[in-house]
Amino acid sequence: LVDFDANGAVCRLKSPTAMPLASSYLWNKHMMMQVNCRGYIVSRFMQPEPTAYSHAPNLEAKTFMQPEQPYYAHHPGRFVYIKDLERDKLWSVPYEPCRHEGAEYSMESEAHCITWRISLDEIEVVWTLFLATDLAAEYWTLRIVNHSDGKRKLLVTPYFSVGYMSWMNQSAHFDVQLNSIVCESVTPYQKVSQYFDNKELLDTTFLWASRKPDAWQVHQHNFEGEGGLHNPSALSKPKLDCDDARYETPVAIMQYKVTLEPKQQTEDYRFIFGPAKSKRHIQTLIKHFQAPDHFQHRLSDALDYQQLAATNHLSCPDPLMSSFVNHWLSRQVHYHGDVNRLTTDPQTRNFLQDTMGLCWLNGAKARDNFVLALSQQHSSGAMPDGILLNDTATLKYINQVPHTDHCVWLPLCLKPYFTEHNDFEFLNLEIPYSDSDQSVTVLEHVSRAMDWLVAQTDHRHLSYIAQGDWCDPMNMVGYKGVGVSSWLTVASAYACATWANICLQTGHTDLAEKYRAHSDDFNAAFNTHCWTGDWYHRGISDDGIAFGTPTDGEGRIFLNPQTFALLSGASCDEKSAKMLEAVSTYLETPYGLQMLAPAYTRMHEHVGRVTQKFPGSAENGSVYNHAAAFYIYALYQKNEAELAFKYLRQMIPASAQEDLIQRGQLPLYVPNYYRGAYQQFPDRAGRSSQLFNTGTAAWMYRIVVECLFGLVGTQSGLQISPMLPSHWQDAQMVRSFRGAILTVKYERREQTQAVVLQSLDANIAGNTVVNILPDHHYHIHVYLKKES
Ligand code: CEZ
Repeated sequence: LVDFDANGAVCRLKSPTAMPLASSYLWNKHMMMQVNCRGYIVSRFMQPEPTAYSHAPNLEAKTFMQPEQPYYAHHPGRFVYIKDLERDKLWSVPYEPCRHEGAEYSMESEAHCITWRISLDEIEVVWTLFLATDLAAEYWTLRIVNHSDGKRKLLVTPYFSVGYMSWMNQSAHFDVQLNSIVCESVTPYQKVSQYFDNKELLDTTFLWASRKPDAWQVHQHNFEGEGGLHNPSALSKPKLDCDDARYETPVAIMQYKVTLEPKQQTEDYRFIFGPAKSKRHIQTLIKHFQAPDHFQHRLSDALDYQQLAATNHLSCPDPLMSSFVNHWLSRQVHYHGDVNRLTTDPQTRNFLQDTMGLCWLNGAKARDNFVLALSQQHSSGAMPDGILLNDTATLKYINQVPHTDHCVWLPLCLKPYFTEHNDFEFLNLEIPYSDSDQSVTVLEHVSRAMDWLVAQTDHRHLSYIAQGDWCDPMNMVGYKGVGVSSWLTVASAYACATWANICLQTGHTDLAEKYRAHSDDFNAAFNTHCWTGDWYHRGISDDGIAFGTPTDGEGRIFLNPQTFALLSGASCDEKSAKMLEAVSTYLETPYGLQMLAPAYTRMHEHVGRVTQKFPGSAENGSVYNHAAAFYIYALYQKNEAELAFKYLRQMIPASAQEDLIQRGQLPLYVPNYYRGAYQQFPDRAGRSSQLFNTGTAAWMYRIVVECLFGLVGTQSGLQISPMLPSHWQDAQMVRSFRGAILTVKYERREQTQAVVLQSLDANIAGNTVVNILPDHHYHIHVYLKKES
């Protein structure tokens, strides 16, 4: 059903029906596309807010990216109808809208492009998509191959959805000079001020073709007629009617008559589809499109852009794991770090964690991002709910709801930046606050963030939650200003402890002592008020109701408080053992760890909106991978390598067909969740959200590099303390580090007891490679104990 090429860079899906929601994604700095295997597409470009240019057939709400998006017959898509004129047979590529089941199907996803190869009756159609790096535009190539011994006559009709552009004004026509379909609209508005705001919007959608079509259609209804999208009336005629659309729903369809001799193939038909300002704008774009080798150059740019993610490279006995990390996880980390999930106001915790991922890919950009985030901190120490990425950006959606955890992520995400780049000088950089002219050092900014966390506590020293913490929809625990979060209390302990260590390492001993003491206070309060006897609860509501306790019928146990208790050191060995036991009893599923269980089935007004989400979806008891990643990271800190690896591996759809079908997702990214509620709805459990926006990516990458392969920077070099699963006899990572390359080979040997490092070209001190010089390549052998 799904396989990879030898190197893992090409993922091939061989059925459009076994996993109908399966999709791949492409992006550049201007746009993003989620590309479903059947030809449906979700695409948005930034102007600067995410905007559609290929719309649904009815008014669409503006929203952020949602999980488990439904596809339906008129969902935006890109298709090619093939009519075999002699056989009088109509089918379509990749699969929708005709859904011909007899065709041979393959969808190949690569980092920079997607190619479908579909064959029927010895006619093969190759349909390829990529994005240029410098423009919001889709680049499509179509080639048709006649594998038969006879001459073939085909009517080839590429179809690009444009949809309901506007209730104020929409129209479309074919422009002969531009050899393009031009669909014009006016973004609807009512206030005068919006007229001025909207003036520069790209309200036109165009489809340019490299070859003059024999006919075209831009009038959606006239194309479909009474036959419908799967059997359009227009395709029973010798050629399309070449109408205009005048306030009717536009579409971009071109048609070519193709005659192929035996074993002959067409040249490439090329199309570019995207948004534009005006005809004049399209005209200037086309000059580039027509340049010789334009497609080849843009394709190689797209490939180069993807190379930015190729820093560390592993090999291990698990080929899916290798391919996933090398080609797909690192790409997902790159996507998050480089374009911030295509928002202009990323949630602060997301921005910081996505930036954390950049620490291994692009240290300079990570540093810039930290500067940007800190420049938006209030002088009180509070971090805003979202980071504004440009002058016109505003806080939207969830960022208008006060959350109290944002400060926590500063030390946690800065730490790998320091260890990876040894750039402790950064602590001395002066940056202003958002609400005062005063510039203070990074050291002072982060210290104030910790002070803010300390100040935002009640008489018991538990952290106020306001309308949410890491869990966005936990909005009613503390909306009256009294409720507290157990998780945030212990997460603050971990943040203060992490910060204390950084202060200590850099000689700020007073600060180190101060934050160590704060950490201890948070831990003490957490132990006094949040331990239930079997595990830690999740919070105490405005009305004093503790939840996430053994007596709760639903929402009995939450993962995050247990995780952070391990990280902060709050739990003693006895408590840790009880927690681990409870997590494995209540939260384990074959698809990973549930975030809470049992999932809520009704509204709990002392907890909030999270309890209203469908049981097993999103934060209500799904396998929420972000939370699972925290737990895996914590297990590694506690040397629980076998258990940690088991949960880590569950995050990736397995190669087994059954698992793939149940998850319904290609192993090209880690999704934000798989359905949970395993006890309640076992048949739905495992189903992927298909949403690739998730803080999981950065944490998973960190886990692989720092924990599994155990390669962590220190002030003197690269420390090597691997925690490979016992069944791996050997592995390797080629690690980019401070300008050098280190090839680290791991091997288990009978005679080895503790970890031994050897090298002919590097200096080793204990478990650390020291004196690493840029532009050098070092080779390290790491010998590990063989487990019986
Ligand atoms: O959003 C994520 C947030 O981006 O949910 C996480 C949170 O830590 C991330 O910062 C856990 O709550 O109902 C909601 O508002 C949800 O919170 C979602 O929007 C959720 C999405 O699933 C992610 O795209």
